[in-house]
Amino acid sequence: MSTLTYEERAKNHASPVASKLLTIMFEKQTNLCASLDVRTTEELLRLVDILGPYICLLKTHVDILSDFSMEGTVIPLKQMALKYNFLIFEDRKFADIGNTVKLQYASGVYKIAEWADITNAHGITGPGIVAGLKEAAMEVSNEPRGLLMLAELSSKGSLAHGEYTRGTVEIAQTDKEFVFGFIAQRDMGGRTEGFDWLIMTPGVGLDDKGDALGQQYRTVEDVVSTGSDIIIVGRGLFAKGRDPKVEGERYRKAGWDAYLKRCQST
Ligand code: 5BU
Repeated sequence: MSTLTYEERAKNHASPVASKLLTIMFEKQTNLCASLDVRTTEELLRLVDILGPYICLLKTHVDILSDFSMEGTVIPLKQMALKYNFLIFEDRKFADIGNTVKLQYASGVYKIAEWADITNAHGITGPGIVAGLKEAAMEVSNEPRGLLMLAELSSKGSLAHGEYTRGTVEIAQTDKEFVFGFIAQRDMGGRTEGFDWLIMTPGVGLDDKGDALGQQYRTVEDVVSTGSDIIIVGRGLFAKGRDPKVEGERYRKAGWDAYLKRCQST
């Protein structure tokens, strides 16, 4: 795992999106990604306005919104991203052949490639998925775009481990500029071969062990000490009875303290 600072990594990263994200992280002193799975744009924007100061990244699932539109949802989200200085990650989990994901990423209702700095994909269909998504990114956007591969999942009984995870890492190696990291529970190596992958980890919670549908939570300290660079937190921040402002600062501080501890461990 990397024991370099986010600032050092920002300077040398092969991916422009990763550099931008790492710069935000050290400037704002946060490795917290808020995952806001809510049903309306109003609720999403309300939470982003509260959590904006504490996050480096906002993770969305825009297909959960009942009232999604480019005008009503994307434009205000982009304004908030500028105001609070964070990037946007649409957790789309693409999983089809290259030609199909290219269309899904660029077109349809959501036009993800137009506005999301980051998206992600499963390796199940092979390296064509990276090539297809890259083509869409280059055709649709003048802004840099980045892709994360899904190497491991947080849910109970996930099939993504062992050979599957190793195969996904090999797919990630096919495009050093576009693929800049993984959704995973631990470091994925690669540093000796010249890769500086960012590891983003969901399934993080300080108060619960999991939910009734297979989610499993690990603590902030646990995931950062095993190689996570960015902690992805959802219901821990905004579930009923929780104050997102208080939890935003709590998770930001926990993530940052765990990162500082890791940097000092060299
Ligand atoms: P939670 O409320 O912190 O449990 O939300 C976790 C989010 O991360 C949610 O949006 C999931 O879709 C996402 N997630 C996950 O929980 N586990 C995984 O392995 C992957 C994504 Br990949």
